[in-house]
Amino acid sequence: MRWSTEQLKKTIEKIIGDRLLIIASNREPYIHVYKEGKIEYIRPIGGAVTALDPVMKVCKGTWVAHGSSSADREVVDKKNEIKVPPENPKYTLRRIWLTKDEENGYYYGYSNKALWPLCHMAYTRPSFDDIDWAYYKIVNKKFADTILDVVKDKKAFVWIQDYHLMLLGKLLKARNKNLITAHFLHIPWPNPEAFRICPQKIDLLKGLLANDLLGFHIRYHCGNFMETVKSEMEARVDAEKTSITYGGHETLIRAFPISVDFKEISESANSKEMKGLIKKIKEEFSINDDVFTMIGLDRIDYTKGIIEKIQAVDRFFEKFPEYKRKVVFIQKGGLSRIHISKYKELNDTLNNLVEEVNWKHSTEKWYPVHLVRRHMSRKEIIALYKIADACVVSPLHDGMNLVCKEYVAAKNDLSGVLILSQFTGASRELEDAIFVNPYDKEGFALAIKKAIELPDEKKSKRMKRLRSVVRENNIYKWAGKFLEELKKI
Ligand code: GDG
Repeated sequence: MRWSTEQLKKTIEKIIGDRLLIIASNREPYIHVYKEGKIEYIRPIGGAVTALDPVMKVCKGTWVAHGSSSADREVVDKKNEIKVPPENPKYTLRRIWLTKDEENGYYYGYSNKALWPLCHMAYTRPSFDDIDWAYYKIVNKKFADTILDVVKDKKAFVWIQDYHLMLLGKLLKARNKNLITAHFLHIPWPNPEAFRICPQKIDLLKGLLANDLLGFHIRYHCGNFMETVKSEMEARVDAEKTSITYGGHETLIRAFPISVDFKEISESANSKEMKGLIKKIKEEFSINDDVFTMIGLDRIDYTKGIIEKIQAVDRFFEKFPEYKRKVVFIQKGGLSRIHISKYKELNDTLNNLVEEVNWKHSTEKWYPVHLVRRHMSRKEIIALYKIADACVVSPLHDGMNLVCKEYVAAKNDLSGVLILSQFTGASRELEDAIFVNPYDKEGFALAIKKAIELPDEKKSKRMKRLRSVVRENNIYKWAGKFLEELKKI
């Protein structure tokens, strides 16, 4: 059976029935900003939102999230709610307001200075601060209060997203036993050795084990989580059922590899306006048909291996100078978490590195790396995928990674090669990529050469297989399988 919007609708009707569906996440699916005195809305960058918005459009229900943008307060009603998508409303967005201190401690602090590096193990030291932890607890409670207010006495199912809200399941269950709660973690779960340094580890584990269902992208992360619980707590870990019983309550632990809306991306890549967009982007970067174009698209984050990618491009041109003027690399990078010093430093390092590499290899009219800072719309991103002869996705560690799946979905002419880090969750499915270890500069440079020189026929065979994997394991399957699992609860 191929999962589609229709299939998901049927599953939702069968499983959710008359229950209210609530999604809780830090990030909102739509943000409102002031632009030249007028209010506009945009869809923020980020994997979880890209994946869940199509699901919510089908599920209806309420999405509870932190209202973080300049004009967010202007457009909500008395209950802090707004119907979204604004041009064609399908579900409710309920906004939670945080003070500067709360945002600083809970989001920039505990979530992104402690949990993010702790779980990604990308050699950036986590920092655990008591004040950040206090705000993390306060904000998790704020989410619980809001959700309970939305639920009132209705039957509801709460689907919690990610590492910002690890305490939420427990807080909700303590006050409403009838709720069914499930939590999906979009980031990797580390091995017990890495996790044991966390001073708040027991509270976090208890928070997660209050849920009825706990989802990770891949089985490897489920295994790491079960091993972590085994070594930290007195709980019954059942390897056969892949469940954990703690304090008399059973939590199912399951893998659900997240994906993209294959059909939507593929259709958009075929749409009439693509031709014009492709022409415009090619002009912007002076790409003619003789140039082999590689692209990268990442939030600027140290886990995404952007520095390592540029260093590999540098090594490639050192080793194979005959490719100068024939190959360009376009890296689109959205600024992210810029209030954290590590991210500021990374941004500066990236600017310096690109300048240095371009200076070293450039010729009169050509330079190898284009770092794109301007905003690109979703359609432009798809046009970029269409142009790209290769897409280079090289995180040091990534829960899944959606960029590689989007690239594959956009390549309906079967052109293009995917270069993929072996440390992404996606590498478990996308076996026809050319794999790289981003820490191995020499190997990475050789992989770039291999991708360029791969005969067209082989490229299209690989792309065909990649496309059939993403078409089959699409976003609707991810959501459908997750919801189906609830039947067992
Ligand atoms: C987390 C996990 C997991 C990126 N830069 C720009 C831009 N994007 C869009 C891409 C894609 C999304 O953002 C990024 O998705 P990822 O999966 O790569 O990354 P994270 O944000 O780290 O997400 C990750 C994901 O959750 C889902 O579970 O896969 O492992 O870390 O859709 O297209 N879009 C635009 N400009 C950019 O500069 N317009």
